[in-house]
Amino acid sequence: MSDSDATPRPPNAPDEKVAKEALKAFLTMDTNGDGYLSFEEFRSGLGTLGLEPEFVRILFNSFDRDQSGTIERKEFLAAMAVMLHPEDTEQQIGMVFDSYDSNKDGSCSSTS
Ligand SMILES: [Ca+2]
Ligand SMILES: [Ca+2]
Repeated sequence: MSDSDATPRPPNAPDEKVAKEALKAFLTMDTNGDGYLSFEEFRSGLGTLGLEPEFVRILFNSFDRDQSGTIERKEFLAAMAVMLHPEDTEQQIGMVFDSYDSNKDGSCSSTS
């Protein structure tokens, strides 16, 4: 597989504030300071939000774009930028939806 993020997206006005907030969140969640978020770190970082464990897993997978099992800083910042840009709602939904739609049939129904 070639590098998937090859589609250059014209950046919406780069939002430094969002990037800073996201970076701060990343550093807070990276409790062992190795520069990656493990699933455990991600989960406990989001623990205060009271999300469903299943949703946390889905969110983690959608953040972890290269499926490495850890969220690198750039993955986190990219995902946060999408999450925090209301005008990118479509992409945001698509991102989460892709993770739900594991069998790629275009529907969210996971009952087999
Ligand atoms: Ca870490
Ligand atoms: Ca990764």
